[in-house]
Amino acid sequence: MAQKRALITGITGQDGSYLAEFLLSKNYQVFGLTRRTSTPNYERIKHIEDKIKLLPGDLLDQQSLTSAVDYSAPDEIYNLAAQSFVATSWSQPVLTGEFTALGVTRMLEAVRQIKPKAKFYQASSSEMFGMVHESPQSESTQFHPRSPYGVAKVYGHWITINYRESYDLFAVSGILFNHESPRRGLEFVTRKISHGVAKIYLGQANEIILGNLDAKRDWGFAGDYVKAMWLMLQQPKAQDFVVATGENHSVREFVEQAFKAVNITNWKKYVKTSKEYIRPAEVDFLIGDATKAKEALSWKPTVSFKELVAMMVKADVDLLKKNSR
Ligand code: NAP
Ligand code: F7E
Repeated sequence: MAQKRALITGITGQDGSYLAEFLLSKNYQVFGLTRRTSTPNYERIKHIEDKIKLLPGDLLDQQSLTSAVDYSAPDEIYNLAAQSFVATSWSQPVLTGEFTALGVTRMLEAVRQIKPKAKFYQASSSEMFGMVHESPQSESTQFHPRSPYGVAKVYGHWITINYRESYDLFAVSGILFNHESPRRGLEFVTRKISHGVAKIYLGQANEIILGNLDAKRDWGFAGDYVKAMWLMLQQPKAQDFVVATGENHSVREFVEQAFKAVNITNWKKYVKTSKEYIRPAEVDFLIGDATKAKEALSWKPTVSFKELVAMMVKADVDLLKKNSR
């Protein structure tokens, strides 16, 4: 059988790096879209850089996306690139819309014009549920986004469905709940906590300053979630799926568990809160119902909440030790 070809936008991000590894393990030829930066930001993919082909492009630039699809001639396209940090979406709402909403249309146009037989995955988000209308949230739950990011993702979700219905593209949307890993960006709460706890444990810091400790999220491991993306594109019919663990925890519980991982029980001594990290509108509570993915894709998460927290704290302790050598 001919080697399959995949194009990943957002390959330098958390999910892009895990997905590239996963597809290489399945013997895919992997192409990744990267935008120009004044210094390279290939930290997450440097261990596989010689096995993948990087192509220049930006979600703002239609021609670069069309060229990337043309050059890579992919069987599968994973559109993971986005302005993905919710807090930034209030300070840069227009840019978030350009990347995270219209960027999807630009990618779909490139597919429609150049490779309409390619299978297309869109990275949709549980942030679309926002102020939840029911719990747990499934594929049929109404959307009520609470940030410019969430609104942009709703657009990306519906334009994907629209291109599927208008042009008969194999285009699917994965509604993924929060997924984390040692490769998570430092600005996201889980990594901010694991990195902060590791610093306190090693005597390099004495506090972590956070925002809303009461928010609850359904947190899974990113390595598990990229497999679900791939499984969606292996189905006979294009359909959308929720991917989640079905369990949620508060930010406070994450903090407590992270300190526990390094045997610190009096965590309150080290944690402060500041209005700086409170959002103009919050998503208080998310919990996903991934029954459809479990049944149709035979997908299930393999890393528990406790294991995820321990994995992230350990990785940060190791990283900080290595950096201080
Ligand atoms: P991430 O670590 O922030 O990675 C985002 C990627 O998008 C990076 O490679 C980034 O490139 C790229 N990018 C941003 N703007 C771009 C542009 N204008 N042109 C080209 N590339 C651009 O995000 P992630 O956590 O891996 O998430 C992957 C996708 O899933 C995103 O669409 C996110 O919104 C969505 N999602 C994530 C979660 C989650 O919990 N992680 C849940 C649901 C949905 P640079 O490295 O150059 O910045
Ligand atoms: O916030 C609260 C914050 O920034 C989680 C993205 O991948 O998942 C992610 O979005 C919660 C929020 O992720 C701090 O208010 C408290 O309630 O880690 P986060 P997110 O907003 O859930 C979804 C599914 C995506 O699609 C997104 O791309 O934690 N929180 N204190 C804090 N959050 C941050 N960042 N920093 C704090 O100090």
